[in-house]
Amino acid sequence: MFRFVHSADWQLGARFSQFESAGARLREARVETLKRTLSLAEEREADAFLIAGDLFEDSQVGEALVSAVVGLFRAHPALPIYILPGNHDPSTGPDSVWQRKAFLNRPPNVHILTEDGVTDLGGNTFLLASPIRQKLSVTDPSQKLTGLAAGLPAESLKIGITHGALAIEAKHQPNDFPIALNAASRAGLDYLAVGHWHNWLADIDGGRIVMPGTPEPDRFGSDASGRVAVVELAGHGQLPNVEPVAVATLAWRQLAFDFISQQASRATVETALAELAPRASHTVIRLTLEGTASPVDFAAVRSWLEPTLASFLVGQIIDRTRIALSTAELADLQARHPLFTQVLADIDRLETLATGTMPIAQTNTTEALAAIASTLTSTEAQELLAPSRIDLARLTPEFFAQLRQMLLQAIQEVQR
Ligand SMILES: [Mn+2]
Repeated sequence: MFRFVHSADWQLGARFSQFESAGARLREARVETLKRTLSLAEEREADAFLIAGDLFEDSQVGEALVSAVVGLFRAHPALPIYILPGNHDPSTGPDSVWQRKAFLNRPPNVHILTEDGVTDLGGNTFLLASPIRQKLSVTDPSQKLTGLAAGLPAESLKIGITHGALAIEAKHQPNDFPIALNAASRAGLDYLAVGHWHNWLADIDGGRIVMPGTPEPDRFGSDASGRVAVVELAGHGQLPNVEPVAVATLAWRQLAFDFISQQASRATVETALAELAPRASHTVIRLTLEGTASPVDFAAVRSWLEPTLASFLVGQIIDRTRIALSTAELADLQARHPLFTQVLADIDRLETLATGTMPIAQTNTTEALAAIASTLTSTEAQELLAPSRIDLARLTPEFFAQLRQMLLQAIQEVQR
């Protein structure tokens, strides 16, 4: 029996710059998860800990991080750790992360698989590695494993390790290291440890190929990430026993609030937030506002949500609402912003010229109609658009509707 942990795509050092100061906490969480997963491997009495590519986000990660990671490995001297360079951290020579001082002085339990080759794991078990040396390739990196396996005793346990996309129809890019879906059985492997995609994917090649996904989620909607595989191989030719184990430190959750059904939406969001509240400091949350909202309703909902979301590690509000203005509100805006009235009139005029029909009056005051009448001629419009290479005839009513919405949005944001 050979038991091991198969992980990949730790992407340590990922910046998360979209979250500003919280990005540091998200980076720390990935290191915490690695620390906990190494302990898990020891508790499970794993014979090896595999990292199938992309341990690091890139070759420029900070020195402190590299030292901290090697320090974590050093704390488990009895656990052999095998690291395959991936497309994020390829072994490309002196600039690669594997040439940093911390890795050059690594403890004896840490093995970096920079070359194609076979490592004897003891007990008639072999690890066959095909690392990545570039960012993109149309070549299947598992092809080399067939040749490596051919030189080994027929009855030995053979574990392959490589990094790339599974060549699933319409699910991969041809230049993203496409790995054949029969890559394990083709090479006579008992198991093929793959990394690259961030969601868990197993049951490939009769259960012999596993993509564990990133152990720490790094985006919204990747619901099958946050795991490693604990794998047991009973003997050559037998199917592996693969157990997905949840290890993530943080949870990423998405919620939506729809102004079309405000009451129901508020109840749903309140329930969801209450359920998440006990783990708020470990939850990254994105709340999308949808539907059509009057400025008053919008302000009310934001003032309810903002303090609630403040207790979460990240509480992001994405505004996809459209502004609903009454005729009186629109007239008020136009009275206060003559330039806005003129721009709206220009848009209406352009739409009339482009589509041949007068748009349903967005600007239905007498002043606005007068503004339309005094606006661009067809020649002027063409001259105006020519430097930007915009063909007036190709602009659709939907385009103009969006344009008006953006303008309204901009004005409302200034006022909010
Ligand atoms: Mn990758």
